[in-house]
Amino acid sequence: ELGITRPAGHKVSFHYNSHVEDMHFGKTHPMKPWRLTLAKHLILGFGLQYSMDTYEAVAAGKDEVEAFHDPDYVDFLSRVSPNNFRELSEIAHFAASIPPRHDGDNCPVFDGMSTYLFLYTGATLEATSALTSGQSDVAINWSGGLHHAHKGEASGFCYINDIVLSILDMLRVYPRVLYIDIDVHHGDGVEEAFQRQPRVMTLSFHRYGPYDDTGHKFFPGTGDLDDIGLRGTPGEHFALNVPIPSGIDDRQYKYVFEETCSRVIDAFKPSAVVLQCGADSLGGDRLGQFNINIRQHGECISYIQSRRLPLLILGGGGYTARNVARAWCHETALLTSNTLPEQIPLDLVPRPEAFSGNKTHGEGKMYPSFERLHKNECKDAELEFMVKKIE
Ligand code: ZLS
Ligand code: CA
Ligand code: ZN
Repeated sequence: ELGITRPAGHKVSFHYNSHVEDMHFGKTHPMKPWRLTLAKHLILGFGLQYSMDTYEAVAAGKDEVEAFHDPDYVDFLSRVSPNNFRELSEIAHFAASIPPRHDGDNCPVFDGMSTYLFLYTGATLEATSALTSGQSDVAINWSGGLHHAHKGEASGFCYINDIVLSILDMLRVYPRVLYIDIDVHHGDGVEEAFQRQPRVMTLSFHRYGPYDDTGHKFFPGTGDLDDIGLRGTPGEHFALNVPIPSGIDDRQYKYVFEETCSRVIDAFKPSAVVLQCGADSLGGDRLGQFNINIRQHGECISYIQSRRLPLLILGGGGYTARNVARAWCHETALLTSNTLPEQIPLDLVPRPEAFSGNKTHGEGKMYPSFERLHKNECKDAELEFMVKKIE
């Protein structure tokens, strides 16, 4: 029997609309909304819904999305379909951010796209209001966390930046919001949106550096150590990036994550935290290049939860569906203080074909920036600047 618990003073809510699962980005596209079906079935299978308030989210309104995005772009997203996108593209220049422009294969127009976009956004906004109203201490939306979307442009599988919209809502209530991003990709869209804003600190851990033999950078190619917010604006020093080489393991990740987060939280003193839990940082991910296990991915979430701040939990990337589902179910259990029977293997067994002979997944070669981070040089300097500015 499971000990399904609900400790007092620790209310967790779950915000989701299953219709996001019906969507399909295209046959070969790595983003698979059905990974959310797997996650949902595991979560329900373990009875975790009895430890949370569960809400069926409604779609976000266009006006809500316009709080960050260009109205023309929002209108385009609300109306576009595979049947009409060519006509729409002709009347709206920005529509070019969807095909046929450069990011066309990354951000295709697919059937039901508008529904999908406004539903994941609606779930994030609902989760946000559960926190800001004091209804919940922790609010979860595994279908959210789309961190690459820009004001008027889709990027890297992301069309609406639900994270930015959530933080904008939070700023009405909380003096300072900390955004932490453990997706294997740099949280560039969120960082960019708040690069002038000292009330929002963005902190991303991500793969950074040479990508392959052809010299391509790992997507999106930003987020080096010296990227600290827009210089010469109040936001300078309120962005922090932890660039990481491929192959980082549990021990190394635990070290950089806990060292950095504890000092950022102590220095910045956030009133709330938004945690993007992209599961593409797991070993064996189809797109990722890290080697961390579900156990460590989950420990990152427990570590932040132990700081007892209002906490918004979002999904993000994750391209080996079975691992994504296991991770997010395990993390739902952690957040609701439940212990699952040992049916979820927390140590991934990497598929040999994904690792052997692939140097990029081998032992973490330390790039100079990573060594610098280990010596705590950069981090200390940045945090000192920040503490001075806050005090
Ligand atoms: O953070 O690397 C790129 C951009 C390209 C190279 C790849 N081609 C296909 C497009 C142009 C420079 N894009 C990345 C985007 C990663 C987005 C991560 C999102 C998130 O996890 C948050 C949700 C990328 N990496 C891998 C692919 N794209 C990719 C792999 C395989 C395919 C199939 C479908 C499409 C074209 C063939 C595709 C993209
Ligand atoms: Ca990240
Ligand atoms: Zn990612």
